[in-house]
Amino acid sequence: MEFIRYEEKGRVGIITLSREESLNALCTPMLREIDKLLDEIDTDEIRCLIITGAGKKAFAAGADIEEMSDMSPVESRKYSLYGNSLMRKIETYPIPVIAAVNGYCLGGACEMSLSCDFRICSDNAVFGQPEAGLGITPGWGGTQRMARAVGIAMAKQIMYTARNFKADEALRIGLVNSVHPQEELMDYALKLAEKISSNAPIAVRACKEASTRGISMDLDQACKIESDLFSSCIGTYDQRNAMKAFMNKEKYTDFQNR
Ligand code: CO8
Repeated sequence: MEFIRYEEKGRVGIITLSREESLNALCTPMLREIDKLLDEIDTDEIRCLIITGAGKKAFAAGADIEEMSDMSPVESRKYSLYGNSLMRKIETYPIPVIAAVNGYCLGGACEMSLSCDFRICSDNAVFGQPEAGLGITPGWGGTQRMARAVGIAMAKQIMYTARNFKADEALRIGLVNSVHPQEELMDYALKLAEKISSNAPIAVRACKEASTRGISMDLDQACKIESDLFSSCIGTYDQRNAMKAFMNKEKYTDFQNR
């Protein structure tokens, strides 16, 4: 892989966007590497993923502007559709994906972070959807997911003004769950991922699926999906043993993913 790195720490996989000389700008070959890697990760073994950026300056400074600068409308539509399919793949990935945002997180990078289950960031993080200042709209789901994350009025303000904003504001509007000193960000991300990995994998996946699918449905339909997924957990080895342990005043910690 030329544009990303991947490592596994126990049951946690870490994808690092790695193109530091361009502030990890998301070029097509990088997107394709992520896409292929997601197909290859063994999600029965790995229980949580973290996406972060190489270096101290950027998660990623957006889609590669040079690549987009003289695209035709037809090419750009293809590019947007491909990016959108990858963002959706991250969003619906069977295991949770955390964005550990370690600096600039602009445009397409902000959209990638929005396709993750949630975001945590370093105190030097800078977010924004600068597209309107470049003559385009967000093209990888930002017009839709930003509103779901921070509400439509704030999302519109962010897009129309194309203004960058810092970690404290991202926390205040609910775009990130927490802010950390940069040197502590990855330790915290790993702790969080390990905590998630220590719970019943089938249940965690079901929580993800119910939340991710349910958010774009009406509540009645969404609650039916919850009931289906809830009942799919019942009878699993992990459910039976975790509840048996509780009844015996013990704690079951060795979840088997079955
Ligand atoms: N694309 C390509 N190269 C980039 C990008 C980028 N998005 N961002 C930075 N770089 C490059 C710079 O050109 C520079 O390269 P070089 O050293 O060869 O000149 C290098 O990275 C370092 O950047 P700077 O010198 O600019 O670093 P600064 O610290 O001065 O500034 C900033 C950092 C503020 C982050 C600045 O680089 C910047 O504003 N970057 C662009 C941010 C941006 O506008 N991003 C949004 C892009 S649009 C987008 O993402 C749309 C997504 C949807 C696509 C849908 C397709 C249809």
